Amino acid sequence: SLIMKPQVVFVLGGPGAGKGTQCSKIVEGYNYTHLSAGDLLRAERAREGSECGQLIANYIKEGKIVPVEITINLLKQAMEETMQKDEKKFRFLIDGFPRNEDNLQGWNTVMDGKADVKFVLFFDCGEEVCIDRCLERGKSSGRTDDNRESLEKRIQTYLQSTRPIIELYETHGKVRTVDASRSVDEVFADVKAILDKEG
Ligand code: UP5
Ligand code: MG
Repeated sequence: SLIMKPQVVFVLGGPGAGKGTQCSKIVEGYNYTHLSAGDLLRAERAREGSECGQLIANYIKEGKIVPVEITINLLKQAMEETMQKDEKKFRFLIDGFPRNEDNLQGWNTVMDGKADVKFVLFFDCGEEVCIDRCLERGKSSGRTDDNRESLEKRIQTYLQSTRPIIELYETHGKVRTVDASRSVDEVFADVKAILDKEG
């Protein structure tokens, strides 16, 4: 049977911009599999016998970006598992990755020629909104980084390391920007328009 090359949309935006929320809505109506790099890292952190659990825990709490060797393996494994189970599932939303130069280099090294990056879906949102949403979620999320101290660091990392990656893709005409400061449904209406056109 024909093995399809994975088709990837990178989903980026600040902490709490709504990446996960919008990806969940996308998979309801479109043939995409949602892979959140953060969720994969949190699962690996919790896995018994993991050799990098403590390292991941420290990085997440500090709002720092985990070395790509760890993240890329989790992503690659998740993509392979998905495609092995169902060969029609070759379209992926990769949420929260690549976040810095190291991430991008790791992706290019490991995935070069093995996947097509169609575009970057960028949820654009001011930092006040990001902080408010994460603090609100922090009341019940149990996430170790939904507190003011970690959030300051996550925002700094986002501005210093992730924005330049988005800007790099922008120079290649590969960014689709959505104003993520509006309601979930308003944001999703724009997402739908993008996916209906080129998704
Ligand atoms: N909400 C969502 N949309 C809303 C809207 N339009 N209006 C009002 N409220 C809205 O949403 C956040 C909260 O806001 C929720 O309560 C939601 O209901 C509400 P969510 O959809 O979860 O936003 P999201 O952008 O996914 O926020 P998240 O906190 O997941 O973003 P981060 O990018 O900070 O977190 P992630 O899990 O991707 O990464 C966490 C950490 O893992 C990183 O800081 C880093 O340390 C590490 N990491 C790596 O090292 N490498 C990676 O590749 C990925 C992660
Ligand atoms: Mg998320």
